[in-house]
Amino acid sequence: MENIKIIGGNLANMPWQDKPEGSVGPVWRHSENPIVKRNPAKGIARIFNSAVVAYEDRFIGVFRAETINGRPHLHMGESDDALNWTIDENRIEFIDEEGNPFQPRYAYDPRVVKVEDTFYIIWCTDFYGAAIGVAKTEDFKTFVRLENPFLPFNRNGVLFPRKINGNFMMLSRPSDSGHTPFGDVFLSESPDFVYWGKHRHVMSKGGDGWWQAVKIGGGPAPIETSEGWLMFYHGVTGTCNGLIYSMGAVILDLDEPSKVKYRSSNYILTPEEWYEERGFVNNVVFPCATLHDAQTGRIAIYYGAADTYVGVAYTTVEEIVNYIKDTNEVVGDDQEIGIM
Ligand code: BMA
Repeated sequence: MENIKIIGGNLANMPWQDKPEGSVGPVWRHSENPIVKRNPAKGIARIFNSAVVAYEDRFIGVFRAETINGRPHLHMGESDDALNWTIDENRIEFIDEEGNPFQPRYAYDPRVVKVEDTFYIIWCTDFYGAAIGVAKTEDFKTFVRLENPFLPFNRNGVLFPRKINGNFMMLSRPSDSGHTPFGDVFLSESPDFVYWGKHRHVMSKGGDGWWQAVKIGGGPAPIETSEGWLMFYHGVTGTCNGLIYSMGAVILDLDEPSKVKYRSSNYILTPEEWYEERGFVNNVVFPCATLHDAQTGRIAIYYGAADTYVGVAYTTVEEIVNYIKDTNEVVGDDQEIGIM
């Protein structure tokens, strides 16, 4: 078997469980899931679709918290082991670049990505409709909200963890105003995090299988590997009882990430456990973050379950990359640069 490696830092204290005997598929669940349960802090009914990062010698979470009036906001949490969390009952207070309060009216599905010495938070915000909101912090004490990078309607903003060819790179999923079609992933780049352009098509929904037929959306920040950028994402199918969200995996070209190198034709995780099948919205698995260790190749994937809980699943870079290559299916013109 080839020696496939994560390119990046080590994280020996990340959560980990070995693959259980008899486990099918390239990804296995943490045995104590869900790690965040209902009513996890005063005034918060549910936490799901959330971001986790290593910071100093512990872990920080930026959580999508559905407050008890039903509106989502971002709340910070801290943990020594990235499994047991203390969640702040007060939402994150954002300021603008002049230091004035600049609160989003709502905020959901955050990703947190470190580029150089800055942590960027990307979420779905209200900008006359659902759009991408961004903020930055260096210390998780002061959060500076920046101008919205893209026009509405758009969701699932995912930043790459380093500049590529000198520019920041962000995936997003433009859409219409509802939870309906127009569900492909695009890439935009920026020299300064203010002006975004050189938009490219990355991946289409669809393919031979049905699990990602309705729409797809980027997940955690892509992981740099010796084979390309490894990205987990969500794919959605429609049924007579509504939408079902599963997790997929793709490898993008390192220098031109609008080009797909390999993409698994199968989902790698789909709602099967009670906490994924049953909740505020049934049958949702929605990945937003990973922790990973270059030394061992271990990856922990954090995902929202049934719009109610946070789950963790594990894989290794060798196992998942080989699985993607073995089940590769080119969809549409994914392997093109995507400029039309
Ligand atoms: C999407 C987003 C996600 C949510 C999913 C399933 O459109 O709103 O936050 O998990 O629907 O409800």
